Amino acid sequence: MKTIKIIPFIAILITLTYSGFAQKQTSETLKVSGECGMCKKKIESAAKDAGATYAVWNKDSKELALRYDGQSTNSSKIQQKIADAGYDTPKFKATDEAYNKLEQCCQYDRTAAVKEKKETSEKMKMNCSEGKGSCCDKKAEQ
Ligand SMILES: [Cu+2]
Repeated sequence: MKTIKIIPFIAILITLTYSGFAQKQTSETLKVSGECGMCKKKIESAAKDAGATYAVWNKDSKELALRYDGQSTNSSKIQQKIADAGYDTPKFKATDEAYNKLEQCCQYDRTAAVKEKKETSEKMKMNCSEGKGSCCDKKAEQ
């Protein structure tokens, strides 16, 4: 029975791999554009999708605190994923397509942003409350 001999070996290998993961956590803070609680959820989940073990974005400072295992992911991968979700990062800009897909209240101030959308989003921002994404729900009611 060869398989029985292989099992302990695999168990040791898994243990070694995981203990290695725990020790190689990289911490990083990035500026990520965004507006409200809904953006927060999307930014944080995009970062986690890209392999971040910890991702907390601050709406006021626009800073995203990250922790990740440098062996399984990296800053570029995480920033790319956030940009794909429609939010600008220092390294990657969201495509216009991704940006335009955001709810209007989530369309953060972009220097080249479409002007006519600006007025509406200004109103939306006033309704925007942290964590609930209620600004985005207001849009649906109209
Ligand atoms: Cu938002």
